[in-house]
Amino acid sequence: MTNLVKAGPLPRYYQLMEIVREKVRTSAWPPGAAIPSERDLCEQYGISRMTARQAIVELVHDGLLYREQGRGTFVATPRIAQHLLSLTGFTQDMRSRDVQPGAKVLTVEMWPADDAAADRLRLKPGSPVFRLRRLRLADAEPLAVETSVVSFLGCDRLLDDNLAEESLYHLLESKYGLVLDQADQEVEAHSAFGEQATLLGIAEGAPVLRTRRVTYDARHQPVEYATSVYRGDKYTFYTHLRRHDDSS
Ligand code: 16G
Repeated sequence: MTNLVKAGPLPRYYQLMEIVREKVRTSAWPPGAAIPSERDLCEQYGISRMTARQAIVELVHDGLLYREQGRGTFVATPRIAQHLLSLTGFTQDMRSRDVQPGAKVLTVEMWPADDAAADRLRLKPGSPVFRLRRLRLADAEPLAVETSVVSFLGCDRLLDDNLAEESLYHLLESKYGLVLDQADQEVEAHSAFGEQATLLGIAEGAPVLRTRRVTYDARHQPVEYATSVYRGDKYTFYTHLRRHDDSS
């Protein structure tokens, strides 16, 4: 038995959280592994049931652990983080994390741009644009529902490409010669509903992150307007902030 420090500066539930975090960090408890029961944790660390429960509740809340009714508490698979620094596509993002990217094409068509798409792509509403809806998979698990509206001269040729297998960004750059240079992106919290929830395999009302991204070419012409809905429990947007700008 390892007794936690009673009179230390850190509350004991917090000390237990740190121990669990360390076990997960070092893969002593890998993703999917069941953690010891509350009773075992109490015995092992000489703490009360309430202290053990508080630590677990907090770690479930943080997304490090998850509970399954009647089965116990398990180590969650780490979220996938998108670094909001460089312009990368889904395929590239997943590969850089050793996650297998995948896509299921839901619809692919030429489509008259609605007001929102026309505005972002600087077109007249109703202009024909290429529209692709995909369910994006990470290691075969649904991660996001993504709608890409693409506009460039001859964009209808994309109808012949195999977008279940190929990366859209890669095709735009290598086959169509576009230079994807920068993007503006917004992220908002929402709840999943209807078809989205079904496709993502989550309950109606579960949290999702909704993004809108406009990608520009080197002449600052908008090329793609993408709206995506990511599972809130699987995805993190990460950004590194600096207090002082190097140029000042
Ligand atoms: C990302 C982009 C999306 C782009 C896609 C291309 C966000 C929010 N969106 O998902 O705009 O269409 O990558 O992915 O990150 P692909 O190259 O794998 O087809």
